[in-house]
Amino acid sequence: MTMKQNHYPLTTDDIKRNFFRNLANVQGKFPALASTFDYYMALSYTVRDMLMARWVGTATEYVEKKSRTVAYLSAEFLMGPHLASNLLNLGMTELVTQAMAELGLKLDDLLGEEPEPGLGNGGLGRLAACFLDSMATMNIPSVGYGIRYEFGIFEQVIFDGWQVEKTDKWLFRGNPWEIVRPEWAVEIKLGGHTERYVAENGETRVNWIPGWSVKGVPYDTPILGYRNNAANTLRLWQAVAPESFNFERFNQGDYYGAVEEKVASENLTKILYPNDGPLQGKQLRLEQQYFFVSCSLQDMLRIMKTQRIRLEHFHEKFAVQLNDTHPAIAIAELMRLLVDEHDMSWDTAWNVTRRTFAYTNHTLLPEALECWPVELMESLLPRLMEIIYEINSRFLEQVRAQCLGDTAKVIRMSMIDENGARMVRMAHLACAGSHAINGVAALHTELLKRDVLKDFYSLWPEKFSNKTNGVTPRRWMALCNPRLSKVISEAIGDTWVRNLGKLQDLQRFSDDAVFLNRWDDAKRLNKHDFALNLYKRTGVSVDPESIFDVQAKRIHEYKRQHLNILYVIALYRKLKTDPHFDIHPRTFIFAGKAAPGYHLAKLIIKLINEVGRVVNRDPATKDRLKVVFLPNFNVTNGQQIYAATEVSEQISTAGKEASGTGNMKFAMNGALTIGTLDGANIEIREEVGEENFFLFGMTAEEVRLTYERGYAPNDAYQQDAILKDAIDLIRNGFFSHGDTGLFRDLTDNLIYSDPYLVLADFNAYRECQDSIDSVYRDRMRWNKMSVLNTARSGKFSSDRTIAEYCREIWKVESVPIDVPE
Ligand code: DL6
Repeated sequence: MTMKQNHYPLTTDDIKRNFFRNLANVQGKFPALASTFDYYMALSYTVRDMLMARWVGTATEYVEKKSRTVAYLSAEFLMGPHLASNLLNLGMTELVTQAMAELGLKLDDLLGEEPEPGLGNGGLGRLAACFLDSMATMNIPSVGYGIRYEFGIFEQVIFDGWQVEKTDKWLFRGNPWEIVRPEWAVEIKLGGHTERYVAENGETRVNWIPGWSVKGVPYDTPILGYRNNAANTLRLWQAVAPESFNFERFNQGDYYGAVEEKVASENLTKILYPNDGPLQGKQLRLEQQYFFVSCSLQDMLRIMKTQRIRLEHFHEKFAVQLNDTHPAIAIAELMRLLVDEHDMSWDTAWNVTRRTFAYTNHTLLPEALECWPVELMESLLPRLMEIIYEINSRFLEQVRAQCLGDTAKVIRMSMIDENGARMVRMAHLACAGSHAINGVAALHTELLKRDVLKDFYSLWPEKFSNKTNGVTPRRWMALCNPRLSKVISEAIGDTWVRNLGKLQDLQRFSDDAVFLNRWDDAKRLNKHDFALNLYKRTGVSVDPESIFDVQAKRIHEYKRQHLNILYVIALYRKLKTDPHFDIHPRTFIFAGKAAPGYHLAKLIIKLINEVGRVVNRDPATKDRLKVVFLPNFNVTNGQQIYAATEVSEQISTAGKEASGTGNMKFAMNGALTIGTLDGANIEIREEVGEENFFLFGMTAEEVRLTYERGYAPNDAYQQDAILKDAIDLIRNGFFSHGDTGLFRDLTDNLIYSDPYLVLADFNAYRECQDSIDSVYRDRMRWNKMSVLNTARSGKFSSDRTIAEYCREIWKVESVPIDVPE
């Protein structure tokens, strides 16, 4: 049978023909020998063939128009699987489903074979991926520059309740989505020393004699826009040795010694570092940062050259965004390239550099603000360190003039921290070398201005602005929640996918019983699917009619998964001790990875699993209360989770979560938030209405005052009997087969230190959680609240965020692409 889609000229027969051609020509297989993975590969190549013309056409158009281009520099891009998203963007999901069905294949089975490129830790890397999606959809000329880690974020398995890390071998079976471009490889210097010499014009110049060098090879992945014929590029750099062999050693008969160098160079891009472990002193991480930044800037200079644009106009051609401080060394590197390698004067180069870069801060946690030991910088990047000293000394002159010699302020603002072992403060370099600085939610930006970057704000208030994060509605609604998307599109049309503000039109259905029932059905079916998956993955069977209450995010003390589990314990205790106590059945689902070296976070995972073990088996409670930890939270799992959730847990200590983006994905998919006034929760509540949001807990200001006054968590523990009983159940070994030592580090931390005010917020959280139970019993009311959450979440599209960056920071305009299909 031949099915044709109106807007697309291909037929299912064309797809099947191309599919078999790729199976034979690329995979070298015929159907009798082919595995499901071979079919996935054949289909991916078939889809890639279809998007190549768009990719080449987009690049041609950008070159012809000499378009101003965004270069998004990020050490992480957490892209998620490509095949399904490319099909969605091409508008070909139905046609391909049909073509595969005609071959007796299920598209979902093929999609399930795609390894996830987990090149990011969490929020920051996923934000970068959403931004690429939005820029392609909005026809913004852009390149995402990053690192092609051979091993991405580890795969999490749970063994005996503990997190165990396994390496992620995403490239092992090949990656059909990338094209290597060895012709654009660049060389990166490392180590060595610098020498001064007098140039022909009499000026003193600097030569960096490296100790060793590596080659950066770009791998390009097309990033399709949503049904607009545009395809931008994600360019990831891989390190390779400049020469395969050291011939001198090889000729001396030292074959293994000769290969050693090659192996060492290639280690550079081997592995992604976890973002919440201590990075200080990790030479390889600094090498990675400098490596990808230098590769990317050299690539931009190559593009300038091919387009015959003079280097003085670099900032007019490229708007370079620094995704946190990880790429901040770019500021010194661009200076080096312009001054040392292209003979530009310092002042001109500094003018170009400052107008090129903009910096996004993603964290308020002091321990996450990057600093590198001066000693390490000097030995690894000697020329860069000299340049940083020069930038710093000129910058401090300016500070001195502004603050009339306030020495304390000068010391605070210096790029070099002189307290103890000398460190380079990367955030200070980023602030001084950028023309724009932004936070990622309104509260976060205010706290940056008030605390973390207050001196910089007083010097350059005009540089600061807020850009509240957003997420792409393509992946996070249309793709992950086809049932709800259908209900929405049948009611208001499908323009919301590229214009999320349109969801507002749903408000008029919020009292429509027929619509609310459809809404409820979609959610119910999603929950059934998810319950099945939970069972397959964990062996725990949950009641799909129970409330699905989910906390899915990195495990971190400030995110307070332990607050959640303490409530579960209190609820369990109440169910056990009060025969009249009645609740609507609730399933508490947790998902998230802990940094491999983060002891308390790993202990929290163990506790969740042990509470689950006890509670899920207890005949007195198991029909009303379940606790499940879903292993290996990633983009693929997230897509199922967001669609099936009813209660979204956003319970970080106020003032600690920069923004959050999971909170947005849940709300868009109709989950109701229980949350604190932290990060973007505040804006979500403002948008969806306070009556559609379960608020609890201290404000950031109250948190600050609590610390200031001296916080004694032991008082809360002693005074709140419910809290004390819950903690004591853990302490007395109830969840650890009588072992009273297992969770001691965690309970002692809470009772004697509690840096994230878990105990202080417990009572408010418990009361708020209890109120959810009564609201849920009125299903029509709940569904109305759910519809209104979706209807009013238009602000949280990354299209809106990108429009703001384009207008206020990048000054980049869209370039419509005229590519024949
Ligand atoms: O901005 C993206 C994301 C925020 O939504 C989270 O609130 C924030 O925790 C996260 N930050 C990081 C920090 N990494 N560093 N540095 O991932 O950014």
